[in-house]
Amino acid sequence: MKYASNTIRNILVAGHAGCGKTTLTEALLYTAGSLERMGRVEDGTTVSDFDPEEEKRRASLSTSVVPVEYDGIKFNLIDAPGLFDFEAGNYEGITAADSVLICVSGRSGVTVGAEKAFHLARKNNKSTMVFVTKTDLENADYFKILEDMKIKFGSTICPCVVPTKLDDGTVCYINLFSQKAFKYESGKQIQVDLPDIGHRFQGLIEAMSEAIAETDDALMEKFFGGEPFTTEEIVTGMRNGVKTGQITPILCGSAVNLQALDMLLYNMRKLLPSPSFDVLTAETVNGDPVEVACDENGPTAAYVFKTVADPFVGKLSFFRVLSGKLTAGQTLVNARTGESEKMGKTLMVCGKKQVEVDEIGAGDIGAVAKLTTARTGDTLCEAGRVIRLPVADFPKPSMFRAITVSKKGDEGKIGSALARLMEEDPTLVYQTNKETKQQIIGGLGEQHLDVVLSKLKNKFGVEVTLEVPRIAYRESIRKSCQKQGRHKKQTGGHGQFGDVIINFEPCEGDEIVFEEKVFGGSVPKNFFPAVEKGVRMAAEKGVLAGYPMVGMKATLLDGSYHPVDSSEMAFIMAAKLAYKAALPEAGPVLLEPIHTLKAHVPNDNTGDIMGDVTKRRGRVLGIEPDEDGLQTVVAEVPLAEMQDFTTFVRQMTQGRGWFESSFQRYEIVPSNLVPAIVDEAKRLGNLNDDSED
Ligand SMILES: Nc1nc2c(ncn2[C@@H]2O[C@H](COP(=O)(O)OP(=O)(O)O)[C@@H](O)[C@H]2O)c(=O)[nH]1
Ligand SMILES: [Mg+2]
Repeated sequence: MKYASNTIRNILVAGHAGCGKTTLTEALLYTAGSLERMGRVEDGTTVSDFDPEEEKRRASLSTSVVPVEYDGIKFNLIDAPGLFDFEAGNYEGITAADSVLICVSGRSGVTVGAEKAFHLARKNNKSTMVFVTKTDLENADYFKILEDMKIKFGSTICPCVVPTKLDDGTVCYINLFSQKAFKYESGKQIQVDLPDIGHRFQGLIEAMSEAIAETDDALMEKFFGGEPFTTEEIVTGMRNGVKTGQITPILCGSAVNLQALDMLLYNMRKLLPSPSFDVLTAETVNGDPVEVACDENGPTAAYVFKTVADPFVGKLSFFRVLSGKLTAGQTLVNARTGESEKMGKTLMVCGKKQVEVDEIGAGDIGAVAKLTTARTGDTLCEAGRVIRLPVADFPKPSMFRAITVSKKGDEGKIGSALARLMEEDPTLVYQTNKETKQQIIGGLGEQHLDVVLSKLKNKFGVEVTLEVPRIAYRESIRKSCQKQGRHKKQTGGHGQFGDVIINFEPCEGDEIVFEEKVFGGSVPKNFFPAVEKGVRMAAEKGVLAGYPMVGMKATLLDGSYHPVDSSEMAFIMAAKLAYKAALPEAGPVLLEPIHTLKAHVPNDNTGDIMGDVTKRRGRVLGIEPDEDGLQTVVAEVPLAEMQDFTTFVRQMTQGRGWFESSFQRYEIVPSNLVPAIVDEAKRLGNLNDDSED
């Protein structure tokens, strides 16, 4: 079945972990009559949390698309994970949604996840609505949450449905639009007399009217004239305010007890924007801005907001159709690559269930199976109009671990398995560190990497272990030293002879510089390249801990040769001997990578972060103002001290903060730390000479 774009609402359900998003999604499906039984997160039986990892952990780890059809409207709910390690879900979801339903637990209140969801919505110009859930709980406190939201979300918040209790203790809900009250029995609405909540009631009506007045000059005049708004004015004013982000309606209810969900659905329909009037700004292939209207009859353009790569089911690309329609068998151009790709079956997805459909219309969300080139962030278009939307700005990995397979023979499997996982997860990276030769995976935190491990094992049959990555140390010298290297061997007939005097000294930069100042042909010219080669080979390993040498200049000064026994090989050996003799006396030092750190944290945490940076041998360079009410602490910290910084920042800021770090330069390791690094290098066999005969 095809849906006209004005009957669609694309809604990201976001908020703190455990606030009740998945249960709410399930309850809305049930209320809409699409489920015979309501699943429970605790039992791993919900429509959204169908992945075995989610069932096991009793929490959402990736977004699920759950269309709820109710009263002629298709609500495409995108149930996002609340755990910060799985934030990728919010970023993919926001690109497909027109609005964000922020779920707030009536008990825990406006926690970090809700704040982040609100900021994400504002940053992406999406409408917001809040659902305060779990109102069935004894200690749920709607009014405290309302006050808290005013502080955190500003004056945009506007109460619409308010819980209170009847004399017998039953929770009932006052609809401020109609000024009627309802209680619920097994999900069924029963009207009750409007309970007397005293002066609060007038205050709430006032707050609502004021918010509406703000959206329109004529309404503002009416408001100041003391005239009450008509229901029509209220609804229109609200809808406009929600569309522009001036109003965030606050509703409430209980997902578990199926209370006030009909009011939520009604208001989601009435107040949240449909994609029909969307005009997105995209880019042509030349980078020029172009407006794309959500036109059912326009040329097809569809955005891939999510990819699932299951080893058994295959790849599934989730689309939001921007204009035109997506049909099976259609050939579309990928704006990123310019390649054409034929669409397979078009599917409507509900949790893990997939239903084949003829087409996915403008504004709607659906999926296509087994595409080869399309990946998350791509726009696929009809050849006549190729445009693209920007890729969502996913958080960058901040925690890195070295990964090794547990079973010999599995080495080949890991690359392809991780490639699949990276297709679905833009916050996961996998690379080889050329210097330490370790395979490294990076993600958003411990839990994230733990789930990756679990998926590798259960989905791809590869068992791996993680460890803190080795640091790519380097070595250099601080003094100048001149030594002779003499290689002489008599084996049977033909001998080997090479003899050099080389001066080694520190120099600027990371290079190994070679020069010759040989006087009078003591070393023939044709052996210079061999001497240089010998120096470079030797410099691959420093003498302290076997790490590569940098910033060293070697000058060939003198030497001698033998007309028969001298050879390239002999001079290579001689150069190596000179290096070995000279380096220990040239003031060798160990260098470590220093990273620039930018920690984006709330004002209250800047002191803790600065203290911690100092403890980690870092230097604070300054504090800069940042967006979203954060401050940026800029510092330089040795990489070796940063391996658990992700966990620290997360804990210190309760998940509000984040950081980025990038390589800056190498610096000398303090001498007290050198012995441990040398011991470790010995254990790893770094110092073994593997280049000699
Ligand atoms: N009492 C009560 N508990 C709820 C309600 N909604 C969710 N929960 C419980 O809160 C916990 C977390 O719910 P879940 O839907 O997984 O939250 P999510 O992490 O936001 O998806 C579960 O134990 C739910 O049973 C509600 O309306 N009332
Ligand atoms: Mg969930």
